[in-house]
Amino acid sequence: MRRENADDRHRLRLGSLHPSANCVGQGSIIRSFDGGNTVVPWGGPTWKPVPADYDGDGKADVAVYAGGAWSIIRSTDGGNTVVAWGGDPADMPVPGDYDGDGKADVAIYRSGTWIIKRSSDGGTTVNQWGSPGDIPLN
Ligand SMILES: [Ca+2]
Ligand SMILES: [Ca+2]
Repeated sequence: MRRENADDRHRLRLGSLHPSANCVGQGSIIRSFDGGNTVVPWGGPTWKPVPADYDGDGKADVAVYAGGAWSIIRSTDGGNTVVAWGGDPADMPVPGDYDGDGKADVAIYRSGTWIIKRSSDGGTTVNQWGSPGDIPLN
């Protein structure tokens, strides 16, 4: 097992996902930082829309988030990018281009902490801004 660094602290490793556009299924995410298993619904009303330009072509991509799983339909080719990021019940998705490379970064807000997966290099940026109970507005 490789040694984890600070960038891995909030990164999740995908276990298995069973996406379906029209029905509710379940996905399983193995958390790399503690080895626990997060089971998330896949599809259906629990998903939050998180549109942004993740592939950097100037067009917003259709995307949804639930329980640490991001499903992004790329506007460039229509393919589905699945990213595991977040997963704590308190996490709120807050995508945006925080590193300025023209592509939206997947990011979550957790009780005053912003945890951003940079699209430029895949690394993690952690910012403290806000207090528990604060709600970021998009
Ligand atoms: Ca796009
Ligand atoms: Ca970016």
